Amino acid sequence: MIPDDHPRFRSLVIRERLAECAKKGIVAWEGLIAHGRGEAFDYLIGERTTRSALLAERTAAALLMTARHPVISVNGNTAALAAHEISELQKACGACVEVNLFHRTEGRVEMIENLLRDFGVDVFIGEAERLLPLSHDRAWCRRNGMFSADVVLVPLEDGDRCETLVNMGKTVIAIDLNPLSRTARSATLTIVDEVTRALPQITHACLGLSDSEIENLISFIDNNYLLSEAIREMTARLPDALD
Ligand code: PTJ
Repeated sequence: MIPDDHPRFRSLVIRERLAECAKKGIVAWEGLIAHGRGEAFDYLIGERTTRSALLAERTAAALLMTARHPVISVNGNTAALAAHEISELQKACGACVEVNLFHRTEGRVEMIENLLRDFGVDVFIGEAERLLPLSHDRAWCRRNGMFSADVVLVPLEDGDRCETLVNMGKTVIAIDLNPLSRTARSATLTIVDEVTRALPQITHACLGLSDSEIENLISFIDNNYLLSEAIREMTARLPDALD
């Protein structure tokens, strides 16, 4: 029982949710470690959406809205934390939602797809094949899904698939609290924000951006600028951290 007046209530509820989902097999045990790393970076940005993250979220919306075939890739952590937010984003931008796992078993794929469906997501299914040039199981995807996508949103990723998708000519949007990660550095656009804050901001922007705003956002994409701003925003807070 987590008391609702606990100062870290939200964070503890999220941990509890992830632990429950890990026991069921939806979240990989390694996903708990990944979450801890994310939490540490979230502390550094002050557990809020920074200015640079908001710019990245609006730009992500612009990319999704103008994509020919946008795909949202979902892993165990993202499904456990943000199935509702994925469903809302899918409604706003019409993207395919496809499950793609690092610690892949058919059982986990099925559980995650069912969880997403419970939250109203229209899950892209069909026969998965080893289509991406990767030696691990993230290579498995669907020919008419991620393989044919022009824009792929990858929340909480490990770097080499992101790099591979970029090398295949795709526009990759990463959500990663660590601005130093390989994923963050190799994506076309990185959102340095917590996934449950980032997805609603993207959805909100999808519903509100004008055509000229979309055009402007896309013409000024500069991932190095976004990452250096994220690092600057983190370090700028540190001198005042104990005040
Ligand atoms: O479900 P699977 O089998 O596909 O496995 C998923 C994990 C997350 C275990 C796998 O992709 C993995 O090992 O990821 P990494 O390499 O640990 O990378 C995860 C990244 O996401 C790290 O850079 C974290 O800082 C970041 N991260 C963790 N939690 C969040 C986050 N970013 C945004 N929001 C979070 N809640």
